[in-house]
Amino acid sequence: MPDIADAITHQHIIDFATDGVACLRQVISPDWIETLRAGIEKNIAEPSTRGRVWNKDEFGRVTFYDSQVWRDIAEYRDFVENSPMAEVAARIMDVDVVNFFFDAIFTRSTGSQFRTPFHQDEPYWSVEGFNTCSAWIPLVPVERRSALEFVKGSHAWGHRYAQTNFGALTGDERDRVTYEQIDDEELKPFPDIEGNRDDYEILSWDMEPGDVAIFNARMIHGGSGLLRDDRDLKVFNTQWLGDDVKILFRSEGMDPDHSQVMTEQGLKPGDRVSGPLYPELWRREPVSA
Ligand SMILES: O=C(O)CCC(=O)C(=O)O
Repeated sequence: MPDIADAITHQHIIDFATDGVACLRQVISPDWIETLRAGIEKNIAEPSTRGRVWNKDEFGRVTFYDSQVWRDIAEYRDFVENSPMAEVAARIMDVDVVNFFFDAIFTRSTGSQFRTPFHQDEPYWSVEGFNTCSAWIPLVPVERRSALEFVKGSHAWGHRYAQTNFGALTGDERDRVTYEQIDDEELKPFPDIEGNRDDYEILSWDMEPGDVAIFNARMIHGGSGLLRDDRDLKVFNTQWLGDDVKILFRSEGMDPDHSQVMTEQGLKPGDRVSGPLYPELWRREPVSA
């Protein structure tokens, strides 16, 4: 594996800044992929209280999501704390400091057709800022038609959109993010990307284990699914926060909602995340005189 400072090129940094996403090839070693595979099998066998079935179709094909399990599954914790992922996040965002935010998994059983609705991540989060990234790490090969899709440049559109209420999707009130009570003239309906695909430049890639699709949390993304009958999909995802990110509690709801645990940790709106739940895992070394 190349040194991360060399593996993340100037072009990757420009792509991430301008397109909102970059596909990094072979930045996670086979050993780390094996570690995550072992972790995800444990996680599927024993979901956390945050585990949700997003979809189960008439053929029994399941799309499953879980999150914030990294402190309970040793393999996830090892990856978060000791893999090069924190440095990858820091280098691609071109920031001085990076804290871990949370982990998530997305698994689809063989042949699943369920597609994740297009959405942005930041509006669901208990933080706000531009220096964010999510790392979508498939643990099995995934064809472009089945991979996560990104609307190029959408992280910089600057609009506030009413997002999908995943609570309605899962039937689980804990995921409720709804704009019904929000009186905000700036709030726009979410664009119909799926119905007008030709109007947008949509990016996605064939990916192998070791590749990472890394994207800004303001990026419109969705899709995935559409698996061939002999293919399943297992994805480990980590979220990272850079220099300008501050805590924000949202009246429309949050998913996952960190407001309670943040408050219990003594963190409040306007603070930078810190402490054992959101460890600082990379900091740029000062240039010596
Ligand atoms: O893999 C998926 O289907 C959804 C991924 C996603 O929305 C995310 O990583 O934020």
